[in-house]
Amino acid sequence: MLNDKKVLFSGMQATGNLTIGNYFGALSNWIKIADEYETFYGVMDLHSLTVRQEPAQFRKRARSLMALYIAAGLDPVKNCIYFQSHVSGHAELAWILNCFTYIGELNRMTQFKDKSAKHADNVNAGLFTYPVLMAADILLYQADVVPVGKDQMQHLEITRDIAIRFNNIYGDVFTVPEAYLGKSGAKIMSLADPTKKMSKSDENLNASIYLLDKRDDVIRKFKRAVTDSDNEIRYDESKPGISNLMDIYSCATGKSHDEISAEFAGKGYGEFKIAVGESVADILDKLQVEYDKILADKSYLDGIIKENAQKASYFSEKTLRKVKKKVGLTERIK
Ligand code: ATP
Ligand code: LTN
Repeated sequence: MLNDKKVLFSGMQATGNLTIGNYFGALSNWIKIADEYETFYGVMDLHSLTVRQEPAQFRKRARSLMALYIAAGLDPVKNCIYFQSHVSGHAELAWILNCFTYIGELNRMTQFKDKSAKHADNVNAGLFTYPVLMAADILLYQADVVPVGKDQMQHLEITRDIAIRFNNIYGDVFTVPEAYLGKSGAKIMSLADPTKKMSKSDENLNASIYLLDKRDDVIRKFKRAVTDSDNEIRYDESKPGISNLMDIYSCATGKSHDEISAEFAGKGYGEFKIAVGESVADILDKLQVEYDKILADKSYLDGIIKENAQKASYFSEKTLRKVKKKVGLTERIK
Protein backbone atom coordinates (compact mmCIF):
# COMPACT_ATOMS: atom_id res chain seq x y z
CA MET A 1 0.00 0.00 0.00
CA LEU A 2 1.19 3.48 -0.85
CA ASN A 3 -0.92 6.57 -0.14
CA ASP A 4 -3.77 4.15 0.73
CA LYS A 5 -3.67 2.65 -2.73
CA LYS A 6 -2.39 -0.70 -3.89
CA VAL A 7 0.81 -0.54 -5.90
CA LEU A 8 0.95 -1.52 -9.57
CA PHE A 9 4.17 -2.11 -11.47
CA SER A 10 4.67 -2.82 -15.15
CA GLY A 11 6.94 -1.99 -18.03
CA MET A 12 8.12 -2.80 -21.51
CA GLN A 13 11.51 -3.33 -23.01
CA ALA A 14 12.82 -0.57 -25.22
CA THR A 15 13.48 -2.96 -28.09
CA GLY A 16 11.80 -2.59 -31.47
CA ASN A 17 8.87 -0.36 -32.38
CA LEU A 18 5.66 -0.95 -30.48
CA THR A 19 2.81 -2.68 -32.31
CA ILE A 20 -0.94 -2.60 -31.81
CA GLY A 21 -0.39 -5.92 -29.99
CA ASN A 22 1.53 -4.04 -27.29
CA TYR A 23 -1.10 -1.31 -27.36
CA PHE A 24 -4.28 -3.38 -27.12
CA GLY A 25 -2.66 -6.12 -25.04
CA ALA A 26 -0.82 -3.92 -22.55
CA LEU A 27 -0.77 -0.10 -22.82
CA SER A 28 -4.50 0.50 -23.22
CA ASN A 29 -5.21 -1.78 -20.24
CA TRP A 30 -2.67 0.11 -18.15
CA ILE A 31 -4.55 3.31 -18.85
CA LYS A 32 -7.93 1.83 -17.90
CA ILE A 33 -6.74 0.79 -14.44
CA ALA A 34 -4.18 3.50 -13.71
CA ASP A 35 -6.46 5.57 -11.45
CA GLU A 36 -7.17 2.71 -9.05
CA TYR A 37 -3.52 2.19 -8.13
CA GLU A 38 -0.29 3.92 -7.21
CA THR A 39 1.50 3.11 -10.44
CA PHE A 40 5.06 2.65 -11.66
CA TYR A 41 5.66 2.10 -15.37
CA GLY A 42 9.25 1.53 -16.37
CA VAL A 43 11.02 1.82 -19.66
CA MET A 44 12.98 -1.40 -19.13
CA ASP A 45 16.22 -0.38 -20.76
CA LEU A 46 18.48 -2.63 -18.66
CA HIS A 47 16.51 -5.64 -19.88
CA SER A 48 17.04 -4.51 -23.47
CA LEU A 49 20.80 -4.96 -23.03
CA THR A 50 20.35 -8.74 -23.02
CA VAL A 51 20.24 -8.36 -26.80
CA ARG A 52 22.93 -6.34 -28.60
CA GLN A 53 21.77 -2.74 -29.21
CA GLU A 54 23.18 0.01 -31.44
CA PRO A 55 23.79 2.76 -28.80
CA ALA A 56 22.46 5.85 -30.62
CA GLN A 57 19.38 4.08 -31.92
CA PHE A 58 18.75 2.45 -28.52
CA ARG A 59 18.86 5.81 -26.72
CA LYS A 60 16.36 7.22 -29.19
CA ARG A 61 14.08 4.25 -28.87
CA ALA A 62 14.00 4.38 -25.09
CA ARG A 63 12.96 8.05 -25.20
CA SER A 64 10.43 7.26 -27.89
CA LEU A 65 8.92 4.51 -25.72
CA MET A 66 8.50 6.94 -22.87
CA ALA A 67 6.79 9.43 -25.20
CA LEU A 68 4.49 6.64 -26.40
CA TYR A 69 3.43 5.78 -22.84
CA ILE A 70 2.38 9.40 -22.40
CA ALA A 71 0.87 9.79 -25.88
CA ALA A 72 -1.24 6.68 -25.30
CA GLY A 73 -2.81 8.41 -22.29
CA LEU A 74 -0.73 7.73 -19.17
CA ASP A 75 -0.54 10.98 -17.25
CA PRO A 76 3.14 11.25 -16.20
CA VAL A 77 2.27 13.30 -13.13
CA LYS A 78 -0.13 10.72 -11.71
CA ASN A 79 1.85 7.72 -12.95
CA CYS A 80 5.53 7.31 -12.24
CA ILE A 81 6.88 6.73 -15.75
CA TYR A 82 10.65 6.41 -15.63
CA PHE A 83 13.78 4.74 -17.00
CA GLN A 84 14.80 1.56 -15.19
CA SER A 85 18.49 2.45 -15.56
CA HIS A 86 17.96 5.75 -13.69
CA VAL A 87 17.20 3.89 -10.48
CA SER A 88 20.29 1.98 -9.41
CA GLY A 89 18.25 -0.10 -6.95
CA HIS A 90 17.06 -2.36 -9.78
CA ALA A 91 20.54 -3.65 -10.52
CA GLU A 92 21.50 -3.78 -6.84
CA LEU A 93 18.47 -5.77 -5.77
CA ALA A 94 18.83 -8.03 -8.81
CA TRP A 95 22.30 -9.01 -7.60
CA ILE A 96 21.04 -9.87 -4.13
CA LEU A 97 18.10 -11.83 -5.55
CA ASN A 98 20.47 -13.70 -7.89
CA CYS A 99 21.84 -15.24 -4.73
CA PHE A 100 18.35 -16.47 -3.83
CA THR A 101 17.48 -17.95 -7.22
CA TYR A 102 18.42 -21.44 -8.39
CA ILE A 103 19.94 -22.26 -11.75
CA GLY A 104 17.41 -25.08 -12.07
CA GLU A 105 14.54 -22.58 -11.83
CA LEU A 106 16.04 -20.31 -14.48
CA ASN A 107 16.70 -23.27 -16.76
CA ARG A 108 12.97 -23.87 -16.96
CA MET A 109 12.13 -20.40 -18.35
CA THR A 110 10.66 -20.75 -21.82
CA GLN A 111 11.58 -17.19 -22.81
CA PHE A 112 15.24 -18.02 -22.12
CA LYS A 113 15.00 -21.12 -24.27
CA ASP A 114 13.29 -19.19 -27.10
CA LYS A 115 15.64 -16.22 -26.98
CA SER A 116 18.81 -18.27 -26.73
CA ALA A 117 17.71 -20.23 -29.80
CA LYS A 118 17.03 -16.94 -31.61
CA HIS A 119 20.32 -15.29 -30.56
CA ALA A 120 22.54 -18.37 -30.56
CA ASP A 121 25.66 -16.24 -31.07
CA ASN A 122 25.02 -14.25 -27.87
CA VAL A 123 23.60 -16.45 -25.12
CA ASN A 124 24.84 -14.17 -22.33
CA ALA A 125 24.39 -14.45 -18.57
CA GLY A 126 22.01 -11.47 -18.62
CA LEU A 127 19.62 -13.36 -20.85
CA PHE A 128 19.70 -16.19 -18.32
CA THR A 129 19.13 -13.99 -15.25
CA TYR A 130 16.58 -11.74 -17.03
CA PRO A 131 13.75 -13.00 -14.75
CA VAL A 132 15.73 -12.07 -11.62
CA LEU A 133 16.04 -8.46 -12.79
CA MET A 134 12.32 -8.52 -13.51
CA ALA A 135 11.68 -9.84 -9.99
CA ALA A 136 13.81 -6.98 -8.62
CA ASP A 137 11.77 -4.44 -10.65
CA ILE A 138 8.55 -5.65 -9.11
CA LEU A 139 9.68 -6.34 -5.53
CA LEU A 140 11.56 -3.05 -5.22
CA TYR A 141 8.25 -1.15 -5.26
CA GLN A 142 6.39 -3.70 -3.12
CA ALA A 143 3.95 -4.08 -6.03
CA ASP A 144 0.62 -5.77 -5.32
CA VAL A 145 -0.35 -6.21 -8.96
CA VAL A 146 1.54 -6.60 -12.20
CA PRO A 147 -0.35 -6.37 -15.47
CA VAL A 148 1.39 -8.67 -17.95
CA GLY A 149 0.55 -10.71 -20.99
CA LYS A 150 0.28 -14.50 -20.75
CA ASP A 151 3.82 -14.85 -22.09
CA GLN A 152 5.16 -13.19 -18.92
CA MET A 153 3.26 -15.34 -16.41
CA GLN A 154 6.20 -17.68 -15.87
CA HIS A 155 8.37 -14.70 -14.93
CA LEU A 156 5.76 -13.54 -12.48
CA GLU A 157 5.62 -17.00 -10.91
CA ILE A 158 9.38 -17.03 -10.33
CA THR A 159 9.10 -13.51 -8.85
CA ARG A 160 6.54 -14.82 -6.37
CA ASP A 161 8.72 -17.84 -5.55
CA ILE A 162 11.76 -15.64 -4.91
CA ALA A 163 9.72 -13.26 -2.71
CA ILE A 164 8.24 -16.10 -0.68
CA ARG A 165 11.66 -17.75 -0.28
CA PHE A 166 13.19 -14.48 0.91
CA ASN A 167 10.29 -13.76 3.29
CA ASN A 168 10.55 -17.26 4.77
CA ILE A 169 14.14 -16.58 5.75
CA TYR A 170 13.98 -12.91 6.78
CA GLY A 171 10.35 -12.20 7.70
CA ASP A 172 7.86 -10.09 5.78
CA VAL A 173 10.15 -8.06 3.56
CA PHE A 174 8.44 -8.26 0.17
CA THR A 175 4.83 -7.99 -0.90
CA VAL A 176 4.07 -11.11 -2.93
CA PRO A 177 2.64 -9.76 -6.21
CA GLU A 178 -0.34 -11.01 -8.20
CA ALA A 179 -0.57 -11.04 -11.99
CA TYR A 180 -3.22 -8.84 -13.51
CA LEU A 181 -4.46 -10.21 -16.79
CA GLY A 182 -6.46 -7.59 -18.72
CA LYS A 183 -10.22 -8.12 -18.84
CA SER A 184 -10.34 -8.21 -22.61
CA GLY A 185 -7.45 -10.69 -22.61
CA ALA A 186 -6.71 -9.60 -26.14
CA LYS A 187 -3.93 -11.42 -27.86
CA ILE A 188 -3.37 -9.81 -31.22
CA MET A 189 -2.05 -12.15 -33.89
CA SER A 190 0.24 -11.55 -36.85
CA LEU A 191 -1.45 -10.25 -40.02
CA ALA A 192 0.78 -12.51 -42.12
CA ASP A 193 0.30 -15.66 -40.02
CA PRO A 194 -2.72 -15.43 -37.69
CA THR A 195 -1.60 -18.48 -35.72
CA LYS A 196 1.46 -16.51 -34.50
CA LYS A 197 1.50 -13.60 -32.02
CA MET A 198 1.97 -10.14 -33.51
CA SER A 199 5.44 -9.20 -32.33
CA LYS A 200 7.57 -6.08 -32.57
CA SER A 201 10.60 -8.15 -33.51
CA ASP A 202 8.92 -9.87 -36.49
CA GLU A 203 11.13 -9.57 -39.56
CA ASN A 204 8.15 -9.27 -41.89
CA LEU A 205 7.07 -5.61 -41.62
CA ASN A 206 3.66 -6.45 -43.09
CA ALA A 207 2.92 -8.84 -40.24
CA SER A 208 2.59 -6.07 -37.64
CA ILE A 209 0.93 -2.68 -37.42
CA TYR A 210 3.34 -0.33 -35.65
CA LEU A 211 2.02 2.51 -33.52
CA LEU A 212 4.00 4.95 -35.65
CA ASP A 213 2.82 3.54 -39.03
CA LYS A 214 1.29 6.10 -41.39
CA ARG A 215 -2.41 5.85 -42.24
CA ASP A 216 -1.87 4.56 -45.80
CA ASP A 217 0.43 1.81 -44.57
CA VAL A 218 -2.06 0.78 -41.91
CA ILE A 219 -4.87 0.43 -44.47
CA ARG A 220 -2.59 -1.33 -46.98
CA LYS A 221 -1.41 -3.86 -44.39
CA PHE A 222 -4.96 -4.67 -43.31
CA LYS A 223 -6.04 -5.10 -46.94
CA ARG A 224 -3.24 -7.66 -47.36
CA ALA A 225 -3.97 -9.48 -44.09
CA VAL A 226 -4.14 -13.26 -44.49
CA THR A 227 -7.70 -14.60 -44.22
CA ASP A 228 -9.64 -17.67 -45.40
CA SER A 229 -11.73 -17.79 -48.56
CA ASP A 230 -15.35 -18.19 -47.39
CA ASN A 231 -16.03 -14.44 -47.17
CA GLU A 232 -18.22 -14.62 -44.03
CA ILE A 233 -17.41 -12.36 -41.08
CA ARG A 234 -17.84 -14.82 -38.22
CA TYR A 235 -15.76 -15.46 -35.08
CA ASP A 236 -14.59 -19.02 -35.31
CA GLU A 237 -11.50 -21.02 -34.34
CA SER A 238 -11.26 -22.37 -37.86
CA LYS A 239 -11.03 -18.78 -39.16
CA PRO A 240 -8.02 -17.37 -37.26
CA GLY A 241 -7.39 -14.51 -39.71
CA ILE A 242 -10.94 -13.11 -39.60
CA SER A 243 -11.24 -13.80 -35.86
CA ASN A 244 -8.06 -11.79 -35.28
CA LEU A 245 -9.39 -8.88 -37.36
CA MET A 246 -12.63 -9.04 -35.37
CA ASP A 247 -10.62 -8.89 -32.14
CA ILE A 248 -8.71 -5.87 -33.39
CA TYR A 249 -11.91 -4.13 -34.56
CA SER A 250 -13.51 -4.93 -31.20
CA CYS A 251 -10.52 -3.44 -29.31
CA ALA A 252 -10.59 -0.33 -31.51
CA THR A 253 -14.36 0.31 -31.40
CA GLY A 254 -15.58 -1.43 -28.24
CA LYS A 255 -18.09 -3.47 -30.31
CA SER A 256 -18.77 -7.13 -29.45
CA HIS A 257 -18.15 -9.98 -31.90
CA ASP A 258 -21.91 -10.38 -32.43
CA GLU A 259 -22.32 -6.68 -33.17
CA ILE A 260 -19.47 -6.87 -35.66
CA SER A 261 -20.95 -9.92 -37.43
CA ALA A 262 -24.30 -8.11 -37.68
CA GLU A 263 -22.68 -4.91 -38.97
CA PHE A 264 -20.93 -6.78 -41.79
CA ALA A 265 -23.59 -9.39 -42.62
CA GLY A 266 -23.69 -9.84 -46.39
CA LYS A 267 -20.63 -7.67 -46.89
CA GLY A 268 -17.30 -9.02 -48.10
CA TYR A 269 -13.86 -9.25 -46.53
CA GLY A 270 -12.64 -6.28 -48.59
CA GLU A 271 -15.10 -3.88 -46.96
CA PHE A 272 -14.48 -5.31 -43.49
CA LYS A 273 -10.70 -5.03 -43.79
CA ILE A 274 -10.96 -1.37 -44.76
CA ALA A 275 -13.24 -0.68 -41.79
CA VAL A 276 -10.76 -2.36 -39.43
CA GLY A 277 -7.92 -0.36 -40.99
CA GLU A 278 -9.81 2.93 -40.64
CA SER A 279 -10.73 2.28 -37.01
CA VAL A 280 -7.11 1.52 -36.08
CA ALA A 281 -5.72 4.39 -38.17
CA ASP A 282 -8.07 6.82 -36.35
CA ILE A 283 -6.61 5.77 -33.00
CA LEU A 284 -3.04 5.91 -34.29
CA ASP A 285 -3.54 9.34 -35.90
CA LYS A 286 -4.50 10.83 -32.54
CA LEU A 287 -1.72 9.04 -30.73
CA GLN A 288 0.87 10.22 -33.26
CA VAL A 289 -0.19 13.87 -32.95
CA GLU A 290 0.37 13.63 -29.18
CA TYR A 291 3.61 11.72 -29.64
CA ASP A 292 5.06 14.35 -31.98
CA LYS A 293 4.08 17.12 -29.58
CA ILE A 294 5.73 15.38 -26.60
CA LEU A 295 8.96 14.61 -28.42
CA ALA A 296 9.20 18.13 -29.80
CA ASP A 297 9.08 19.62 -26.30
CA LYS A 298 12.48 18.55 -25.02
CA SER A 299 12.34 20.40 -21.71
CA TYR A 300 8.88 19.00 -20.88
CA LEU A 301 10.03 15.41 -21.38
CA ASP A 302 13.35 16.01 -19.63
CA GLY A 303 11.47 17.43 -16.64
CA ILE A 304 9.31 14.32 -16.37
CA ILE A 305 12.30 12.03 -16.74
CA LYS A 306 14.12 13.85 -13.96
CA GLU A 307 11.23 14.07 -11.52
CA ASN A 308 10.01 10.56 -11.94
CA ALA A 309 13.51 9.11 -11.56
CA GLN A 310 13.68 10.90 -8.20
CA LYS A 311 10.25 9.64 -7.18
CA ALA A 312 11.03 6.04 -8.16
CA SER A 313 14.42 6.21 -6.43
CA TYR A 314 12.81 7.43 -3.24
CA PHE A 315 10.38 4.49 -3.03
CA SER A 316 12.92 1.91 -4.16
CA GLU A 317 15.48 3.06 -1.59
CA LYS A 318 13.12 2.18 1.25
CA THR A 319 12.94 -1.45 0.15
CA LEU A 320 16.61 -1.69 -0.70
CA ARG A 321 17.70 -0.37 2.69
CA LYS A 322 15.51 -2.93 4.42
CA VAL A 323 16.80 -5.80 2.26
CA LYS A 324 20.45 -4.87 2.81
CA LYS A 325 19.92 -4.72 6.55
CA LYS A 326 18.10 -8.06 6.62
CA VAL A 327 20.82 -9.93 4.74
CA GLY A 328 23.47 -8.42 7.00
CA LEU A 329 25.28 -5.95 4.77
CA THR A 330 27.05 -3.26 6.76
CA GLU A 331 25.26 0.06 6.83
CA ARG A 332 27.02 2.94 5.12
CA ILE A 333 28.21 5.70 7.45
CA LYS A 334 27.19 9.16 6.23
P1 ATP B 1 9.45 -9.00 -28.75
O1 ATP B 1 8.98 -9.29 -30.14
O2 ATP B 1 10.59 -8.01 -28.68
O3 ATP B 1 9.64 -10.21 -27.87
P2 ATP B 1 6.76 -8.29 -28.02
O4 ATP B 1 6.14 -7.49 -29.11
O5 ATP B 1 6.33 -9.70 -27.90
O6 ATP B 1 8.31 -8.15 -28.06
P3 ATP B 1 7.06 -7.54 -25.24
O7 ATP B 1 8.05 -6.43 -25.06
O8 ATP B 1 7.49 -8.93 -24.90
O9 ATP B 1 6.45 -7.50 -26.72
O10 ATP B 1 5.76 -7.22 -24.43
C1 ATP B 1 5.34 -6.00 -23.93
C2 ATP B 1 3.91 -6.16 -23.47
O11 ATP B 1 3.02 -6.26 -24.59
C3 ATP B 1 3.68 -7.44 -22.64
O12 ATP B 1 2.79 -7.14 -21.58
C4 ATP B 1 3.04 -8.39 -23.64
O13 ATP B 1 2.22 -9.34 -23.01
C5 ATP B 1 2.22 -7.44 -24.52
N1 ATP B 1 2.08 -7.95 -25.88
C6 ATP B 1 3.07 -8.12 -26.78
N2 ATP B 1 2.60 -8.60 -27.94
C7 ATP B 1 1.26 -8.76 -27.78
C8 ATP B 1 0.20 -9.24 -28.63
N3 ATP B 1 0.43 -9.63 -29.86
N4 ATP B 1 -1.05 -9.25 -28.14
C9 ATP B 1 -1.29 -8.83 -26.88
N5 ATP B 1 -0.35 -8.39 -26.02
C10 ATP B 1 0.92 -8.35 -26.45
N1 LTN C 1 9.72 -8.84 -19.54
C1 LTN C 1 8.63 -7.89 -19.70
C2 LTN C 1 9.09 -6.49 -19.48
C3 LTN C 1 9.33 -6.27 -18.05
C4 LTN C 1 8.35 -6.21 -17.01
C5 LTN C 1 9.07 -6.01 -15.81
C6 LTN C 1 6.95 -6.31 -17.02
C7 LTN C 1 10.56 -6.11 -17.43
N2 LTN C 1 10.37 -5.95 -16.10
C8 LTN C 1 8.39 -5.92 -14.59
C9 LTN C 1 6.30 -6.22 -15.79
C10 LTN C 1 7.00 -6.04 -14.60
C11 LTN C 1 8.00 -8.01 -21.07
O1 LTN C 1 6.88 -7.68 -21.19
N3 LTN C 1 8.71 -8.46 -22.06
